[in-house]
Amino acid sequence: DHERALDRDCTTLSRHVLEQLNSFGGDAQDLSALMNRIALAGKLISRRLCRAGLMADTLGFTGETNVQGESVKRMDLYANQVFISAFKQSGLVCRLASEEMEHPYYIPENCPIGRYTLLYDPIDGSSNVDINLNVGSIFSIRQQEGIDETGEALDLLQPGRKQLAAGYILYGPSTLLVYSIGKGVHAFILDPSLGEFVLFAEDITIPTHGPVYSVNEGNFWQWEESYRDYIRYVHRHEGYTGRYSGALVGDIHRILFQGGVFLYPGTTKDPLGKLRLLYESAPLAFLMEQAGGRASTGTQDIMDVVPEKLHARTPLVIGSKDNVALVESFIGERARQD
Ligand code: P6P
Repeated sequence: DHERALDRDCTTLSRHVLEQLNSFGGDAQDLSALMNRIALAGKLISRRLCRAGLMADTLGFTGETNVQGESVKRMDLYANQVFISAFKQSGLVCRLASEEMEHPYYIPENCPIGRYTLLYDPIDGSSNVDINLNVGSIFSIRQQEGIDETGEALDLLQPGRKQLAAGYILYGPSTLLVYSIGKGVHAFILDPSLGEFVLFAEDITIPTHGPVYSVNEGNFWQWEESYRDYIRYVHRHEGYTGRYSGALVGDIHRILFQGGVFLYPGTTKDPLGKLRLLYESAPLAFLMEQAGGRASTGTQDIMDVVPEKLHARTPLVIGSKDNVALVESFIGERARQD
């Protein structure tokens, strides 16, 4: 067992990516280096979160509002900058698009060489930071296509199937990095004593059906009738359990391991829902499909949606195949009646 444990501890993230990619050729080195930079960002953010309450100017708000109209937390800004700094040195990434920045951030010295764009939500669920509950970072890597003359990154307005890699970092009791480069879903645990992410689970598959439904029922009266019908069904039937943390990454992570469905439907206030496509739903959809699950807007696969703008929103229904199909059946039923 000691040998197995040592082998596991020596399966660092970069080694794992290289092992998976030996058939990928050129991209192998790039993606391995990119994943290493994601890991570095995760370590820096995890370290700060662990001590957030002890450090001045780490908790609370900056007093600004971001492009989403949300009040910006100090941790949002710090984490946003961590990714920029980590990727500046990488030489591979030419652009970073973030929930916290209205326009993409360009790294000119990387542009002729760096052909990758990092899309990320640096701290998702940051309202949980001040109450010491789980938060996450979500990331997606795309290849830049053509020259981005306008600086509006129009080549990013393409479906999620264009993603090369995606994943999240869950800052919970331990810090987990879950990723896919299109060859299955794999999870690593940060071992603070090593300062390394070591292999935790390989080829993770989501159960085809699960008991968890995760939704903010406080919005019930703002939803279309079809979603209310689905929730009424769940309330009446055995075998379901509600779990909602208010932070997307933790809710999705639970469903990845236990099975079930997460929903963020459109509401009267936000008809397209609250979650962003390019750096929240699309990366999670990439992962979920790689794990044998599904992600839908309710009527269309998330991975097929073509956004009209960088910060486009869509409704999200994501998780186990059967659970997502059941939600869609209620939407389809209503559509037939209307
Ligand atoms: P609500 C956090 O602000 C977030 O973006 C996701 O992490 C989370 O799933 C969702 O919004 C929670 O939104 O409207 O239920 O508070």
